[in-house]
Amino acid sequence: MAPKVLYTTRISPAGRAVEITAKILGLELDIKFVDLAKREHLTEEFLKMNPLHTIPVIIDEDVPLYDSHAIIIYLVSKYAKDDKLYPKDLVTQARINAMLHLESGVLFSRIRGLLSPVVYLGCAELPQDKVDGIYDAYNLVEGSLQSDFLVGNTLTLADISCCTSLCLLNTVFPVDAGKCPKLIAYLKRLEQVVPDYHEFNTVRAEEAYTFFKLKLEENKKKSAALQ
Ligand SMILES: N[C@@H](CCC(=O)N[C@@H](CS)C(=O)NCC(=O)O)C(=O)O
Repeated sequence: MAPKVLYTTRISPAGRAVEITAKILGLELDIKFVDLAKREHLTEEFLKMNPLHTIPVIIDEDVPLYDSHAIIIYLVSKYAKDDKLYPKDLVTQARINAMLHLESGVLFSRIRGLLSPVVYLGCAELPQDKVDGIYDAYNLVEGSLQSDFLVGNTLTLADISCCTSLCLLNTVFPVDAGKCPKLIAYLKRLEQVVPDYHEFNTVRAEEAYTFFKLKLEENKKKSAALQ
């Protein structure tokens, strides 16, 4: 099978979820990095593939597909040898889908709400209410962890999607083990079962954090110079 073209960045949580899924399924990827700072995702060519101008976008049999959650379900439904990552049972699917929405609507959305103003708008401070929102998100995950994984006792797409944002969040705002012991144990468990967890999550989250810290420092200096 020819490699599938994936438009992404190294540090995107959504893009990393697609990379992990492809790795588990044994699908080869031809990765094309998109430079968001150079607005490469706003070109006419890119918008033809994804009018929402987000990465990741994957091309499968000439068809461009976007949104990581839609992509990983598609890849598993089409290419997996069994249904373990996204079982056919409708109740299980509904529970997995709920966690994919948690990733999209809460985990990713809250980290983006904090990091984007620093990276793109020159903000020099992190608003406390937004930081509180991150710890509140940890409580939601802690409450959701009724078993070893987010849905049942084996790895599913819920974990693959959520682990990417959770790893980045935990790098920037470390989870308090006293308050969220299940989440801490869960993150350790993921390191054992997600293939190349270190490369896909730990290393890339550190890269994102380093980039973010530099931007924040730069913004603070600029803001101090203006005063
Ligand atoms: N729900 C989308 C979110 C993807 C997303 O927002 N990606 C960011 C990079 S991490 C992006 O492309 N931002 C550029 C933009 O929104 O214009 C997914 O899961 O694929």
